[in-house]
Amino acid sequence: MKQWIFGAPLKSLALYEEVPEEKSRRVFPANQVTEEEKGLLFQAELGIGDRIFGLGETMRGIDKRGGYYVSYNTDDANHRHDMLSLYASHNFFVVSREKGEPYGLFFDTPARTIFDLDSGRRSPYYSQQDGMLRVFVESFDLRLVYVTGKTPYEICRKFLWAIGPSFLPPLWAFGFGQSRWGYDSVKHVREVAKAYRDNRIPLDYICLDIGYMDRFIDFTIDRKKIPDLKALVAETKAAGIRLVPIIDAGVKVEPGNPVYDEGVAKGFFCTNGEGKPFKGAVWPGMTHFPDFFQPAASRWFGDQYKVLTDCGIEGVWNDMNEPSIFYSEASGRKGMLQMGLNFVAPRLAEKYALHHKKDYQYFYHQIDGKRVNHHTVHNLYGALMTKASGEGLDRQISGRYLLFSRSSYIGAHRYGGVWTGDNASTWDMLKQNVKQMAGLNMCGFLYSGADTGGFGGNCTRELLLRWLAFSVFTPLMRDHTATMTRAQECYAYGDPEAFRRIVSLRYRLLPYLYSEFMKAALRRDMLFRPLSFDFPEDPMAARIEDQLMLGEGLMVTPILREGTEERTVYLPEEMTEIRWQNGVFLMTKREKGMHRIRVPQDEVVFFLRRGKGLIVSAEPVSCTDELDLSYVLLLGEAGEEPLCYEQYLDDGRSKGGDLSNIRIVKKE
Ligand code: MIG
Repeated sequence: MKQWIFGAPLKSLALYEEVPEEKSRRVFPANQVTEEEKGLLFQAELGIGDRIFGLGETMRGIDKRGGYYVSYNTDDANHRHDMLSLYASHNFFVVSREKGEPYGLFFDTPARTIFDLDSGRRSPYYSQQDGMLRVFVESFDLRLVYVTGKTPYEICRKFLWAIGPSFLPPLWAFGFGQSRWGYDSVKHVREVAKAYRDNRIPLDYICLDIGYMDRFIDFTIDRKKIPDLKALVAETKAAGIRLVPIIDAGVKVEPGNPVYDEGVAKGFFCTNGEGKPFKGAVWPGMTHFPDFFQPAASRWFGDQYKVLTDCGIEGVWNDMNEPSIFYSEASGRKGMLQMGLNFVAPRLAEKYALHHKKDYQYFYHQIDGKRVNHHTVHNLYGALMTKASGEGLDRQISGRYLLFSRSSYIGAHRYGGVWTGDNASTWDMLKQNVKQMAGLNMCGFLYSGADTGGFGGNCTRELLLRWLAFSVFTPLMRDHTATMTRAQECYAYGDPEAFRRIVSLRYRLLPYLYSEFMKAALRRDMLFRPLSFDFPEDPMAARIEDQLMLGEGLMVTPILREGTEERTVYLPEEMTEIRWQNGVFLMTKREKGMHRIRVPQDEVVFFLRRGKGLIVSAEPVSCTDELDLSYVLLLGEAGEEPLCYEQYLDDGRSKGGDLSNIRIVKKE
């Protein structure tokens, strides 16, 4: 692994270990980087059978080849298959070559970056030619990290080592969470908590969305809706349920609000062309954006979470931190009007964008005493908010805390997790969720997941059950939906029995899932992997995009189509089929090759490698507080050696982690 430095790149938060610098420009791939008029262009030829993995949460396949992606953090809820930018910039990918050694590249730059992976699209930056991999960085400053290894998986592991260990959430953050844009009061919280407990569907946390704040003002609470947050936190916690409030990036412009007053007085907000705090409209109306690039401002913003943690809050989600701006005085766009346009005429909305990207050129940061235009460092903003809040929570809470963010950049994975933003209640989005998990894990974001059931639109019973059956395996398992959609809680679809069974599976698997997460985080490894990472010699495994390896020995095979109980599963070797049915695990030996499996909506089927153990909790629980991780059952079939499992076992809440917490669980 080595790095080339072009120009004078800003130190991003991505690299955690020292990576040696290569000075010679003649060594591959530095000689493939040319200076163009507007920035740096990297070009390499692709062989016909070469594949590309990575790029984090981006859309399309696990194999990214054929796609065109733009790293420019964007709030756009229209997650089409071919969309260019999502909320994050995860600029790392691996080229797996049919002939020749694979290699990985990380473009460490906060500037807009275009990844043209043999897309055939026209580009203003270079002339067209097929079969090329091109990355265009809109800047002359770049840190380019180059990773070699025998396999794509090995390259990813080396990269994960370089960017440092994942954030470690508490055990309860691996429980199931219920959320909705609209939950904002004592009434909602009590209703949801009671319904889950009455229906005997396990639940660990409820998210509060923007309405709990006083007129959407960060670090305030609407006392009409929640008169006493501390009491509410204590009340729900007694039932094993935590509250997870949202915080948005922008602080409302309102003299008299202490956060606003102090931020202005200390110069902690981003400034406009005249050096005054920049104004952009978000939910509270006009807001100022904290300048997370200033260490003092970052610390100050992190300190504000104390308002919540003083009430016993142990987890937060950060939103709108691309940052999302509805309109600004500078660009002169009017917000809500465009908001409507987005729904009725997406093409027009793109032109007169609701989130007018020009806004990003109208404000400035203070970086090491220099005034820097936001546009040039845009992709780091959300990540720095995660860092600010993570460090704040870390100072305020004695144990581990939950934190996940919408916007991110590699490096933010050490401070918090991510969710994949405003997806929709469609089968396509469920499939996308599966693929995104692979990319996210390659970029360090182990604690991640999608809005289960979908954010936009109305989720059917069947889709929610199938989505839950996949989310059972993702570290963040949260049912979330937008305002004005149909009720999407597990008890909102009539007979709750099927939901109870699926969510209960999550809790039965938690000893394994938690242990695998902790081991992957501490060993700086991936949790989810494409099949080809574990079976690099198998050409069939390379083509599978709807199954994933998870942890040491599990293979996830979700049902991703409507109106069917069947799917084809590919087994790269002989495996044990595990069927979760009527509250028990049924095991059947299956041969290598293609299989047709049938999975009713209240069942889940997954596979286990032979010789690998699976630990499950011995008793059903209603929340993680009731879970006894030390009392587990070992499932699986012995290979040549007797069956055993390396369990990571700790109290699930103390800070840090240590591989010496591993014990061996053996088959009696
Ligand atoms: O512009 O807080 O992605 O999860 O429910 C919408 C309201 C703002 C976007 C988030 C979504 C959240 C919603 N937010």
